[in-house]
Amino acid sequence: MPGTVITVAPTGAESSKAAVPALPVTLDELVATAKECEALGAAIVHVHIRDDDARPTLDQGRLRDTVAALKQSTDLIVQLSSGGAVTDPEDARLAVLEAGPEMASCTMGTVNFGDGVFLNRWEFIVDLHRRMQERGIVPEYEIFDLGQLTTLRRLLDQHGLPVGGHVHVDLVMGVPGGMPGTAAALVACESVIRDLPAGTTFSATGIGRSTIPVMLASLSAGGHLRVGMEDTISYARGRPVESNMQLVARAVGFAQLAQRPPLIPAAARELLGVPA
Ligand code: KMH
Ligand code: ZN
Repeated sequence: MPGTVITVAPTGAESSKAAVPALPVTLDELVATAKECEALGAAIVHVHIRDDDARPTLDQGRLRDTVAALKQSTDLIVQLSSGGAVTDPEDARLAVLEAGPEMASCTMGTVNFGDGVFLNRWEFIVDLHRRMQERGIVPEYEIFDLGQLTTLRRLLDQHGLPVGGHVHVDLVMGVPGGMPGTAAALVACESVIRDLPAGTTFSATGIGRSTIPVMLASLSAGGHLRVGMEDTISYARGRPVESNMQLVARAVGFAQLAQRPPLIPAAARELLGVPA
């Protein structure tokens, strides 16, 4: 079994800086977080950015500056979110790809997302996938529910493999409206992932209190890990997360216990078919 690819998702689009002061929202905070998480064992940074008022934005200039700053300061694989916030329109989400990341997320279907709806029409999914193929960007297919894996299979059958030829999936579990963050749900997904192209890899993240069960289930099923304040703002009951580093350090400890130590970014690039 290979080592573990650890992705940190430090910011997200859902928590406010006012409610979660430890959330990295400025470029300086993001870069400092990324550097520290890389030193601890992260290989990928999944990026959402904020504006001067710490609100989620898909501003093109800021996205480009963010990609450049992360590339300059770290060796992490920079994965931009094409999901944005549930309020972001399709054209702005497609335009994220113009910022030139190595990877971008690509969600495989519509899901209720708390009180909102995270809309991902079939035609939009195809558009994202094809634009990534054309631009040499490696997708991470985000899966919020079991049937979205079947949508991924349909996408690959009809529109071909991503650049690099490798398929990588991220199971986002425990979103209110999506699949539960349980070992049973992860095993069910894993049984469908086996029908995807040979060598398909997956990571998993559990929202909120499902973070630990999902992490342990993923490691035992041969999966990789995503952690970060996008997904979890409580470290334990009644104990807010102090920093993204705290979550990455815990994931590294679990991966080492599983005898699947963290992969450095270069090894993650090789595994995921991301051009060096
Ligand atoms: N913020 C969610 C609505 C992604 O980054 O691609 C979507 C999301 C998925 O976070
Ligand atoms: Zn995200």
